[in-house]
Amino acid sequence: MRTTWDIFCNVVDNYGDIGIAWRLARGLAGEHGQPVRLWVDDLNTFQRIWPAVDAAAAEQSCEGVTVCAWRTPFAAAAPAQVVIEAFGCALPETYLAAMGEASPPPVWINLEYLSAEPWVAEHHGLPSPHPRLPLTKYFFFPGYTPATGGLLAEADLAARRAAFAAGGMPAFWRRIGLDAPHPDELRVSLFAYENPALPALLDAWAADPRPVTCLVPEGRVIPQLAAWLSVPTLQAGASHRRGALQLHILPFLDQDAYDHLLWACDLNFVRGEDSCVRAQWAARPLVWQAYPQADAVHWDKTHALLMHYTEGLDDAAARAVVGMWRHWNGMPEADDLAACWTAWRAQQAAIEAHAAGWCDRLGHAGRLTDKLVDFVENKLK
Ligand code: TRH
Repeated sequence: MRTTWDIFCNVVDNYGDIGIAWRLARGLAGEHGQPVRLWVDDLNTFQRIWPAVDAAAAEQSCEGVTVCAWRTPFAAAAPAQVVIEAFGCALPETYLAAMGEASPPPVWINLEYLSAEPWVAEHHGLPSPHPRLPLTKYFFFPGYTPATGGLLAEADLAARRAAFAAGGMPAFWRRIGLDAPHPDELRVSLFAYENPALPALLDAWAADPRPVTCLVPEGRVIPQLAAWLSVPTLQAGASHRRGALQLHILPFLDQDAYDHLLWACDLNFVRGEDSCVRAQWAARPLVWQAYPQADAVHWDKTHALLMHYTEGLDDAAARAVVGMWRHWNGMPEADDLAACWTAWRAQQAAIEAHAAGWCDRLGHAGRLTDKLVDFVENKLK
């Protein structure tokens, strides 16, 4: 069924809001053939993850999606049949009023943040009538089980990843200016918020008995790395050795190239929401840093995903994963980070095998775009 869609994205901070909204828009347009308008209030941030975007254009076509600058005051626009508010961003008042006058009213959906917490399934799909207007907003929760809205993933993701593993890696390493890894080497990508645990992790890597190469796309963690290295600044292209650790700073990559980095590395440190999911789809070990929230709410999220993720791992490997994730999220942990890293290294083979199996299991939750299209079709009946 061809339905028109408007997706609204308010970039609060970082890249997750637009990263997810863009992935959703691309999926609906490219895989489901839906006409999609994506309204974004910060095209400069969008351009960093998708350089083809013209940050000055009021309207442009990108990958089959009509990308519109969301400006204030909001230009008059007839509402689409489906309106998606990403992460509770308030819709423009004039647009909302026009939705209230449309007949039939649009299907209005609030796309929520992803969490592995059990309450998500109970809240997924719940309606909330508007207090004044003849409109109902539905809460659509992504999640890790079939009773939730599922996870964002392209239908050909596994095939592209397999093709990359079969022949794409050498070109990728050349593209980012590196040789292929030595057989003994551990390649790690690091995408993180400022983190008090970082110096201890770098110390552990520098003391590792085998070579560790850490690849860091430019971002918030750079000042901490520079301080640890005792250098004034770090820019893309910089490379420094300390003991067993070789650190390379990469330019910020486009969203597809970042996937390639995740697919190519042996271990990925990821953060927030979208990079965490992509690292899981990479079928490689990961360490997740949850987006820090007041009152340590993010610890509940970290704990919930850890419980889910470590199912099926033997005790020693599960303890190694839990130890690293807890340290990385500032949660109380009995062993110091160096001991946790040694334990992780000892369990690496089991953790790698688990990551591949986990990636297969993730598919059981369903693909978010498919579930969203089904949900909307039911509401439009
Ligand atoms: O950037 P984030 O920290 O975004 C966060 C989270 O989504 C968080 O849950 C949310 O509440 C907050 O924003 C407002 O992390 P996330 O979600 O992983 O998004 C990063 C995006 O950037 C993702 O789409 C991958 C992309 N990316 C690139 O395109 N190139 C890169 O080089 C890197 C490192 C990331």
